[in-house]
Amino acid sequence: MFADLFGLAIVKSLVMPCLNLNGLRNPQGMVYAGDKLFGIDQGPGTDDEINLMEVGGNYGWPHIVGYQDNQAYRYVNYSTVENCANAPMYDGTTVPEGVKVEAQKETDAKLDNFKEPMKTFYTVPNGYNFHDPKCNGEYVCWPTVATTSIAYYPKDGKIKEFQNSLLVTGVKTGTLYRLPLDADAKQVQGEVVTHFRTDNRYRMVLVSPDTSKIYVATDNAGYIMGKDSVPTKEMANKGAILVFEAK
Ligand SMILES: [Ca+2]
Ligand SMILES: [Ca+2]
Repeated sequence: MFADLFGLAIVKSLVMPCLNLNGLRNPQGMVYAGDKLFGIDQGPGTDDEINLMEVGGNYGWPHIVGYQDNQAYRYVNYSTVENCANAPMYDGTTVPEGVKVEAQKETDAKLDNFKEPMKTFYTVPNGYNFHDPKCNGEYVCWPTVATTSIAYYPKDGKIKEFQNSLLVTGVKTGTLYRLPLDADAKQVQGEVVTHFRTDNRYRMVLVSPDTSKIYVATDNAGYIMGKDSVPTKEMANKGAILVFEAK
């Protein structure tokens, strides 16, 4: 029927291959760069991740957050806490009363086919201070950016600086994070580069079909980290699509 309607001689299969992925916490996007599939995953209080998605891979949660490095994370279990919804959030340092510690060390976990992230936003050492007194929306000050989307800027794109990079939005920081890939687009390489800092919550990034523009969709409510490093709900462009175009 489709061949008749659209004049096609051959109709390709529309069935996507099934991906068996384990140990993801809050993945809000994946994108192909060539034949490699990259994904983001939000961490609990540290270690938002960029991962190379591989069939059968275990990405660690809740046993391991970020790298298997025993830094600023223990596996805690809220399932037996009364009135769980109102229990304080575990911040990587203080375990709230009544919350069970399942494992003190990430190295206690022996996971089949564990995959470490290619990059984290950000990993911090034990003893990190999660309680900044000037932080009125505490989780906003924690060392995550709250990754919300990922796109690939192609090797032959018009914006030379962006060629062959992953683009990732951070909802708490009003920032686009750019991660250059190696020539084979198999590895993230070098340091993360930041762009387009504004007072907004960045929810989604897309590249225009002709690659000359970057579109960023913003949230209409919530906290952001203000430019003076104090959380605020004041935003510059609520519920908007921002267009960034190379000059
Ligand atoms: Ca992980
Ligand atoms: Ca870790």
